[in-house]
Amino acid sequence: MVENQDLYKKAAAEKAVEYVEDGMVLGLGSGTTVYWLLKRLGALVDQGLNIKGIPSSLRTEGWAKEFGIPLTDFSEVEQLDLAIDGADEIDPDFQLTKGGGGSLVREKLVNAHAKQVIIIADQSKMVACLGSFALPVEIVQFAWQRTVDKIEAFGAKSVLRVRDGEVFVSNNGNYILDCAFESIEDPKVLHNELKLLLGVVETGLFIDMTDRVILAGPGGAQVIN
Ligand code: ABF
Repeated sequence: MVENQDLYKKAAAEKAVEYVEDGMVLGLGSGTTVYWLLKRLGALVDQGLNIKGIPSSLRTEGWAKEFGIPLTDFSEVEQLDLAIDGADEIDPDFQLTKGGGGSLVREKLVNAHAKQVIIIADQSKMVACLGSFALPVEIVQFAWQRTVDKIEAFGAKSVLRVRDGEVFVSNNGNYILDCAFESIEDPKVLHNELKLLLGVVETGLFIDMTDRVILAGPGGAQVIN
């Protein structure tokens, strides 16, 4: 039985496919909502849809291959036509918290090099203010303890992410800190401050990068420009 939230994610993903045109080169996001996007796109490729995708994580790459979506990379592509991705939190200004799956660096690179970015999510991701979801921050492994000290000086309890009992290592060979800021009043300022810290690779704050949000809930999928 597919849980309701999964049904909403599937509905949001299938609505986003309406924006995919034949011949497009797509940014393929990461996460469980994107899983439904990839499944749908794979079915359309089977029916003759001509697309290529750049995956934003090894997990997405695996799913795309499983569903038969042709892949490419930035050695062949300068700019993507459209990127479709998930999110952990979305605020009223379309500022995002992402990185719950540990793929934030590649997600941000893919989204930054797309003409248009569509975020797909179940409605629970929409929040009045970012921060309830601990902010993922990717940091280099070396001297990570000192980087934690610097980030905690901003008032966030920061925990090194562990998965299956091991310290999580991103697809880029870095660590992820989950930083509990509780309430992020000005995500742009916080992102800029954190990004300047020695040892920080990237933050999960996606600022002014989203063109369209598709949210799904009991009433179906809704496009919010
Ligand atoms: C991805 O989508 C990640 O940035 C984020 O953690 C994830 C969460 O969304 P979902 O609920 O779809 O897994 O883009």
